[in-house]
Amino acid sequence: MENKKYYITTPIYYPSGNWHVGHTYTTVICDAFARYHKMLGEDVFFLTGTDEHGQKVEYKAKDAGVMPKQFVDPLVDGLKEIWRLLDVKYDRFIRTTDDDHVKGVQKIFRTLYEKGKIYKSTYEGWYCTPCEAFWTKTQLKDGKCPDCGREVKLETEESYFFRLSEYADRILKLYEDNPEFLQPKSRMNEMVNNFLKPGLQDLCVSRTSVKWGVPVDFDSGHTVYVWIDALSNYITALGYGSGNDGLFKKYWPADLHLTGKEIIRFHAVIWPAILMALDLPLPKQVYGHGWLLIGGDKLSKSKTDKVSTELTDPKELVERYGSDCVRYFLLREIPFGSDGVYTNESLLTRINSDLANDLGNLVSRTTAMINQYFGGILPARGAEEGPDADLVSVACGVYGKVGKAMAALDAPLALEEIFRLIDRANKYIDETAPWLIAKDESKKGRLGTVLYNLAECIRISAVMLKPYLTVCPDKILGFFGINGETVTGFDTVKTFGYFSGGEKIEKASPLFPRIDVKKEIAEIEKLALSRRAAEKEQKPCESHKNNEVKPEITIDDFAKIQLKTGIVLAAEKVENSDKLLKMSVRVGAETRTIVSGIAKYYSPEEMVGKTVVVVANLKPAKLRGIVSEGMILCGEAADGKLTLITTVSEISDGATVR
Ligand code: ME8
Repeated sequence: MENKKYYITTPIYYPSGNWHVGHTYTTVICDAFARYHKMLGEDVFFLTGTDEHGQKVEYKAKDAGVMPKQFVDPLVDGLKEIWRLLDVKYDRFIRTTDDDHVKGVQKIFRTLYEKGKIYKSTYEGWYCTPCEAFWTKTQLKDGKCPDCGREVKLETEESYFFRLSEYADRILKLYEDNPEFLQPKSRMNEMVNNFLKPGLQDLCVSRTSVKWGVPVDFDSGHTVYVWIDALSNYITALGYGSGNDGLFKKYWPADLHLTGKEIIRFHAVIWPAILMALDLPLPKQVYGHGWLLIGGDKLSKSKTDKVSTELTDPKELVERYGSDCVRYFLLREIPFGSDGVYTNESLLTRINSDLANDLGNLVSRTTAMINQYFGGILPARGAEEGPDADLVSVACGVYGKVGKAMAALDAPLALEEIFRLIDRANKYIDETAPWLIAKDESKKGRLGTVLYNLAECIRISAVMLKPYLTVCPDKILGFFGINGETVTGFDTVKTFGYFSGGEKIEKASPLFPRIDVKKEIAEIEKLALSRRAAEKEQKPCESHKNNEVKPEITIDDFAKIQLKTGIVLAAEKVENSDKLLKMSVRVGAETRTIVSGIAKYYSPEEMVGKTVVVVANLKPAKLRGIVSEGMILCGEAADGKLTLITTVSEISDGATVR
């Protein structure tokens, strides 16, 4: 009999390079699902990749003075490295710059055109470059991009349009007939009420102003607009549109597109419409998961680096705690479908409580007792008594419960079920108190049974954990004489009694060392602050760079900034820094310490006596261990040279600048 197939996808990632732990969420979850289904014996295909085209990359590459492909290559490598570190095992990593993808997209575009699903017209819309999205005026929020809140530009150009407006009813019917199609339920309500019921508008699917993308092969000058390019990856990755579509025939339709909630509109409305237009089967399910938040906002590296001291770099997290800890946190901490706050404290607490305490202790106590009381040879199992029956029933129930949770796409619940067994086994140790039984030689048989039962619970837990954690389950199985690599399925967890007794059991080495949370957090904070200081030192007046045009602000916005004149009373170079000066600046009644990155342009002697403009209500920040209580304003020339802003006639310090 042919195996059941399972095709699962992540969205393809923008090659931003600013990868943070939030980015790893979708893919680690997909990896766990892929591993789980493989262990069920299914024929799994797990796809991930990168979404490399579009104006943003074109601009950035231009800024960097390289071709777009050259610009994205190292970023893509960086992402692959993160997946390697996190033990993410995909079957294909598709890049939208791959030849077969480009050809596939061209074929899709042409087919849609020939079928009359795409037509040429003129587009006028509000375009958000960072989000690569056009918005209608009514969709804008306070005149800005409703997704990211940034400035949008009115753009007009000749474009091809996809007849999306024709599909609202069919998609509503799809949802009605398949209530499981879009999950969680709340996302479906959002799509129905915000997009489908008000009626869909035709979708702009080509640009003439963007060059970095898939060229429309029958109309030179047009580039396929990003979403047709990006979404098609789910089928081009399987060879659709190429001469070699064996994988497509085998795996399509996808069983699950897992995506973040912000791109559900594209996956649950636009993508099904494109597939309907192509007369192709629809994916079976789309799931829009929630976000990892920092301080109430979607985690983003640039924000984090500026406002928080949380460590969010996936590479560093894996380096510090190991891939299993990061994977465990991502899979366990946040109720699936909801947003969840990310803090280092919550990560460390999870590691300590679940992995080091519950799992680690169970394994170390059990293997230590088998070694202490039975010389490292697993005793045979005797008659059942006391709490045994309950323990065995929990152990035998895990497979089914995890199955139920996974069928509902609830990985946190699946882990909770496995840890219920781990908790039950720990409780069993307390209930049976093997160290007391050991005192009575006549109860050696009972002691053996207790330890046998514990060994079985650990074995079952370790096998069940394999889809989620990739290092420790095999390590645990290794202590019990089982080569984890040979355990490729769940066959051995459905019944209790796999061990025959007599197996050699190794005394476990610690699986997860307990972390001193307070100390660790203090260290992380120190690291973040010193990095921020070093960065500031490198780019002293970052905000003045590039003649960047900032969004308009109101007089009330400006009034939030308190500018005052100050007089520099003393100045000295900051030790070990060729950029920073530490100054005492009198601002009216108070004297402040201010650290400024102007040492290259002004000597301490030059600064003393100068009248400067101080941002007086700036939150103090530590630079090289010195708390700087404000900032001094400078002008930055195109070559980066700084010139102090001062006054043309004398004014007392502490005067308001406005
Ligand atoms: O959207 N919490 O790519 P992307 C949870 N190229 N998940 C997060 C997250 C956070 N803080 N930040 C990012 C794109 N993600 C498009 C997709 S698919 C045809 C095109 C998740 O790099 C995000 O939700 O912005 C998404 O699932 C993935 O990272 C890639 O996001």
